[in-house]
Amino acid sequence: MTSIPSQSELSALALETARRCGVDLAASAGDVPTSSPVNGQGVTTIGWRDAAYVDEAVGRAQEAFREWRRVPAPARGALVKRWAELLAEHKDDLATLVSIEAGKITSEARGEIQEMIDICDFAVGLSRQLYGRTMPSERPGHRLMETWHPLGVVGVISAFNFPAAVWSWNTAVALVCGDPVVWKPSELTPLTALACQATLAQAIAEHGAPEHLSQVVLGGPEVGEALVDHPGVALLSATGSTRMGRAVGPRVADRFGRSLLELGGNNAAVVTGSADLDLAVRGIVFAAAGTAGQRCTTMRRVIAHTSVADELTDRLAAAYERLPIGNPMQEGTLVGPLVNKRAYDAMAAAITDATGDGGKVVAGGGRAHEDLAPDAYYARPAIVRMPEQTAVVARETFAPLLYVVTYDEFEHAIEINNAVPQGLSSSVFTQDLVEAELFVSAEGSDCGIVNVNIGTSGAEIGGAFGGEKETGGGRESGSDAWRAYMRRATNTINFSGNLPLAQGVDFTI
Ligand code: UN1
Repeated sequence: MTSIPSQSELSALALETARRCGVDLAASAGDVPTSSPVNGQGVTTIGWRDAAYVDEAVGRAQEAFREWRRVPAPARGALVKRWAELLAEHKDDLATLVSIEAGKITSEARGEIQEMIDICDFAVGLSRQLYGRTMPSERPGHRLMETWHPLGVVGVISAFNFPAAVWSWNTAVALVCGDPVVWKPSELTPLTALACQATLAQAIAEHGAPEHLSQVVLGGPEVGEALVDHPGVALLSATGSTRMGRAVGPRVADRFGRSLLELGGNNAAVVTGSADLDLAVRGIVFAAAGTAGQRCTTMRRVIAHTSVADELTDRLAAAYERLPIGNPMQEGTLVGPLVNKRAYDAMAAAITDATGDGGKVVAGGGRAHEDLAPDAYYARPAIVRMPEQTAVVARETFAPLLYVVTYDEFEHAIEINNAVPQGLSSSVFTQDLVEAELFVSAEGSDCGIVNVNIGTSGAEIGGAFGGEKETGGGRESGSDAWRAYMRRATNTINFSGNLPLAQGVDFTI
């Protein structure tokens, strides 16, 4: 049986934990209330900043940039290396704050901090690998090459559901690339943001790096908009809804800034006739019900072959009935709360729409623990069997709501997978090599992440993370995502003593 912590208990834990991470609570005091999805009650009050403050912060960051860009990249890496140590030291505390403010179960909250440590490790290695190419010049006595230089101030706007890791993907990479960061975290997770920032501030101070390399600005939409519009922000990296991205993208483009967008997902798994159903069930339950359905990579659709659809749905429904829902910080809990009432209402509305379209709820739906936690919104993860992929299935509902549709021909499964506006993550469960290869091929899934025999969520940091279409096209984290944080200069160097022109042009004077 779950037990929900009281308001005073949770608030005391949050403040004490934040303090231990180095947060100066007096400096961040204010009158904006914050709350926890765990009990739906107040945690503390916090100060918000305005657009004028963003302008100052960007100014300070630009000054830091002028100094930091001159520091050799491997020496910049040393800062990130120290930061990783501090993150490891504060792993439990940071995870506690993630649980309190985002409602993640302890294991996933710790996983989020591990993801921060992992990206730091990656970035440290990257600091010696910011490779440019050298190309053969067509002219004698010439060298043609490219050099990657620091870009400038990076603005980061992040969402409640990954209140720490997404910022760190941007920040660890930005720092080794030579860029300072100004961060607007979600309004819902300010203490986590302050605690994360405190660990980095300590590493910066110890390293002797410019103090304003990393700044956090708490506030509402005004703060986000000021970052979006500020000409001093060279790259704006924003994670959130497609609606948000639709507003941000054109505004940044209008001032010829760069943007990196990580927006909605509507991720599916195709389960073929040959699939190992044990594996599929485990993979689907984690991806669809884990994190209470609140990852951008959460699985929201299963596209099952008609030969396995009934058995798969029954087994999923049985697994769903066994899911321990409750206090995310209690051992054994697998499903924590939804972030707020709005999220719960959206889930309920989607279920209504789905049943209106002929869908049948085969598991979950409805609230849990309403008696124990009347102000919190624990939802029973739901599965809805749909006659086809209707409009509600094609829209992203940020909750543990999984639709099951069926197919006969594999090509049709791929069509269903791709027939949504979003393009973040996808997977196929199959033992058939041809189906697996087809799914990952150019004719297969149109997503940025395409997996075989694992779910859609829980990507490692080593790959580039992001997706196509309404997901926004941005790539963060590993692989060569670092290039978005640097500017490329193409250099032609003439050591010939003559001036031959390219393309054979003759301009003799
Ligand atoms: C997000 O939900 O915004 O692949 C990021 C995953 C995590 C990151 C999710 N590594 O699920």
